Amino acid sequence: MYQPKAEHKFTFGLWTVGNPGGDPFGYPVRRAISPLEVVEMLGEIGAWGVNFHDNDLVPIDATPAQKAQIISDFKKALADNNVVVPMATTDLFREPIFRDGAFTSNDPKVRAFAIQKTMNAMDLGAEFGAKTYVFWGGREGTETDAGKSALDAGKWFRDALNFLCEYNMEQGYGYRFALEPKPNEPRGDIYLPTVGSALGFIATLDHPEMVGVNPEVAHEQMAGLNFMHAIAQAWDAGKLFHIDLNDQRGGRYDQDFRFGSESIKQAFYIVKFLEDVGYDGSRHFDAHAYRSSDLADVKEFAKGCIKTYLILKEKVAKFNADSEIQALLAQITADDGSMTQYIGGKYSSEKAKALKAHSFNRAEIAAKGQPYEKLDQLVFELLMGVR
Ligand code: GCO
Ligand code: MN
Ligand code: MN
Repeated sequence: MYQPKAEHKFTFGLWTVGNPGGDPFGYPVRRAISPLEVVEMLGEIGAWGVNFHDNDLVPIDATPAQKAQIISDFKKALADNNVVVPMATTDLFREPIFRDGAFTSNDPKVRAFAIQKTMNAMDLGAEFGAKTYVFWGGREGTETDAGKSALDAGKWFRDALNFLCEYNMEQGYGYRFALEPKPNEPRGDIYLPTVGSALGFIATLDHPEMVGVNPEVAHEQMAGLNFMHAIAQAWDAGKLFHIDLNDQRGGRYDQDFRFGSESIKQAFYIVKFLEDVGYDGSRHFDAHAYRSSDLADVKEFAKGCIKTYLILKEKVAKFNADSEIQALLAQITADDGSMTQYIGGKYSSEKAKALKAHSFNRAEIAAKGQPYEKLDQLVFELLMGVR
């Protein structure tokens, strides 16, 4: 019943199911599983794709011969398990050289190295046919603002993206770049902390049409924001190029929990939004299993992400077909057409004049409430399976 299909475009990163469960206070608890094993597992559970950072697949110090071998083995595993690579990205955060950022480091050598590393990683992703290229600026930020100009940082970030857009065009890769905002962690504060700030930044680039966003549920929730509202704004701007689904309790560290494990209603509205508008990009689960999980439980975690999405998708269809819910919505959004002469559509001086002359019965209009309590309860009952 909740069988994943290719058309659902469920993806995981090598770093997600492959996460060995280390945290800032504890060593890894699971053995590192190889990229080939990850692909096998993803094939088994019916995922469509796998994404990677350059060094998830090819160690940073691999020789050209080792790299070639890894690429050919990985290609074989993908074909054997019917798994594709829709997205690639660069690890610009793990190596000590990025301790003060990558594209926004105060050191021009670091900034140049970050761009070089990204070009190489774009070459690698293109080998596998990836069409989305994610930029998560995990180290692009500060702990103290005493030593770095936020204006310079923004300029360097822009210069790097402009350079890489040109490289993308020159190579004919056809990537769409997706900026992934996050408010903090691992930096005290990260630049471009929210979807809204990333959207504003994109408009300042040389090739804004090539660049969109990769919003992550947990990241907006860490900032105390409503994720569904964020993706709606990105969608409206034509910028929802990718999405990282997971979960998080507000006000906590970056938890990257299984999708739907915490905020069930929010997860429902996320799925509802994506399905209702017909989003057809990857549904990427950027999450990892609890540290207490063993490898068998990691597999359950991955299956859980997919199943939860499909359950919620079914609930969306129920919501849309529920006559009581739909009647309430019709009541809530009722429009007798009397205002169309004034608002909606283009401005005209006649409209402005007529609207200024119209007299509103404020008390009568204000007396009308909205049955949101009733509707919200119906949604709850639907989600609980008693409707
Ligand atoms: C995080 C981020 C990362 C990125 C990944 C791909 O909080 O750790 O979400 O997982 O998504 O680096 O860009
Ligand atoms: Mn995250
Ligand atoms: Mn992410």
